[in-house]
Amino acid sequence: MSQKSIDLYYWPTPNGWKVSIMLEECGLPYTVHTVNIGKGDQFKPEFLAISPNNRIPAIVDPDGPDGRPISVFESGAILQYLGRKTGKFYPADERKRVEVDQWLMWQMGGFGPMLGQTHHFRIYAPEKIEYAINRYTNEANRLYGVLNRRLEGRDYIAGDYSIADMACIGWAKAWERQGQDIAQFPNVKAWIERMLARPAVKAGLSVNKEDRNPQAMQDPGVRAVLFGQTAR
Ligand SMILES: N[C@@H](CCC(=O)N[C@@H](CS)C(=O)NCC(=O)O)C(=O)O
Repeated sequence: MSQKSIDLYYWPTPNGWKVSIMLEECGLPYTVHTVNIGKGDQFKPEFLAISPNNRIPAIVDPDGPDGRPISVFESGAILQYLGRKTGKFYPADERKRVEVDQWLMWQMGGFGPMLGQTHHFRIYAPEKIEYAINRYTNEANRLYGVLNRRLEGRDYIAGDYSIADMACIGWAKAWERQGQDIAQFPNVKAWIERMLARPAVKAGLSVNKEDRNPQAMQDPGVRAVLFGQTAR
């Protein structure tokens, strides 16, 4: 039976790219549903029904494990799901899988959130708070150091090319915005170049790229949606 198109709820950001890259790498058919997070689409009830944390990305796979549709939110869970579903880029061997899982969780719990805060305080915050800028720029620097050591003598982060690499690339390619000097991390630099040379990575990073607008973050309406969130 041929695979039905997977619905991808998406905006072109580092977390969204993880999934567009994986779908491209696996050659799975998918339909992009644009969730404009600057306009507040992430709060629409139909999106919250599949992504209760009001964050992209999310997917709905009409061919779920039991033949019924399944929805998945959280980029790491989506990558693992697609890896299990296809048997690609997520090894079944337990020892190898643990290797991938550790680095995927390292990205989900550290490399992504800390670099996100680095972007926030360096670029988006209305005041330049030295303490916050230093704290997150230093933490980003520490994390790049960890990744650089990990990539010593390795082409990819967790054994063969895997979902761990896909999770990291969208964040790492923005090192300049995080106040880093990539020359300090030659193994990361080489890995970024290796990653960006892959056709599926290029294709994944290009999905809806016309929607990326760095100026949008200066728009008071966009800032109110993204930076003024409290419990609802
Ligand atoms: N841990 C989540 C984080 C997702 C996330 O932060 N998504 C951002 C875009 S990169 C978002 O949807 N922001 C919308 C908002 O802040 O309301 C994941 O990895 O899926």
